[in-house]
Amino acid sequence: MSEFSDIVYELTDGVATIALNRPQALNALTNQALTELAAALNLSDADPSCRVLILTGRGRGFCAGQDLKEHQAHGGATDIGEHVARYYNPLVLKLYHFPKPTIAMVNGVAAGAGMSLALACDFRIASQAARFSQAFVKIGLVPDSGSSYFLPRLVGVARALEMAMLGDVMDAATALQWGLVHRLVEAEMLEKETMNWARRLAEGPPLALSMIKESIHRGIDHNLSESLEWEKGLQSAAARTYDHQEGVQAFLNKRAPEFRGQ
Ligand code: T3D
Repeated sequence: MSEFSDIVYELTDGVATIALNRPQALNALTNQALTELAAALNLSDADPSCRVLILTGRGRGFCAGQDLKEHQAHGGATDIGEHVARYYNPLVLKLYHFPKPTIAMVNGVAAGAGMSLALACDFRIASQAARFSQAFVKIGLVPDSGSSYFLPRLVGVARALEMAMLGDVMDAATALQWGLVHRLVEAEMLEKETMNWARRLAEGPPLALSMIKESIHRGIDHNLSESLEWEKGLQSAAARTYDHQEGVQAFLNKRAPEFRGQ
């Protein structure tokens, strides 16, 4: 869609792709890019024909985090905490709670808040060229945009501390071994493999997928009794959908279900 300059938004066969599009800066995030990213998320959320969202980067980077040159250009006058609260936090919340499956297609380096964005997605499919860095410490900052929340949950406290306090650039194989990424593929297979995942998810029951995300998210922050209660409510809602009836009928008739999101 042409109204964007720093991202590219495409929707094909129910799969929306947001590609960060500042390859010369490894897709570092300017205010313009952050604003467009937020707008594209709203666009795909509101579009019922979009069933899955892919976030990726153009060129050799996924996203190098905050554009440090833009910061300098502003003479360092911005209160960084305020900047994070204004641009990054709403974006991360939107992505994490996005009511459709989200996949970070990690084509290259994901650093600082760029890594946080990848972690906020439901799935991370990485190419052999992917690298991950909690780069914040290298410039005397601390993890933001959700990294302090996502990272220990994904890799455990010890490894999260190592990444956050050393800021080393981790290769894709180690990221797979640590559980940061779901799949690791050859660079030339990245798009195909990611689209295969996306299409499978796009064929799933949209309302149930949304509720599954909600219940798993709640599950890590609530105790068993609360989770059981929450599951009960969601199951009642899921059981009332057309898609549940369709799923059962399809099973009984030995055919593939056709879910409608109703
Ligand atoms: O304001 C706030 O709200 C604060 C928010 C903070 C959130 C954050 O994200 S803080 C962390 C910011 N990010 C970084 O500190 C990462 C900085 N980049 C790097 O450390 C390295 O570039 C990488 C490890 C990511 C990749 O290294 P490499 O060797 O593959 O690439 P490179 O040569 O360093 O970079 C290529 C180009 O991209 C280069 O431009 P040039 O010299 O060819 O014109 C480089 O300057 C540019 N680039 C990379 N990262 C950024 C960037 N330009 C602006 N901002 C960047 N973050």
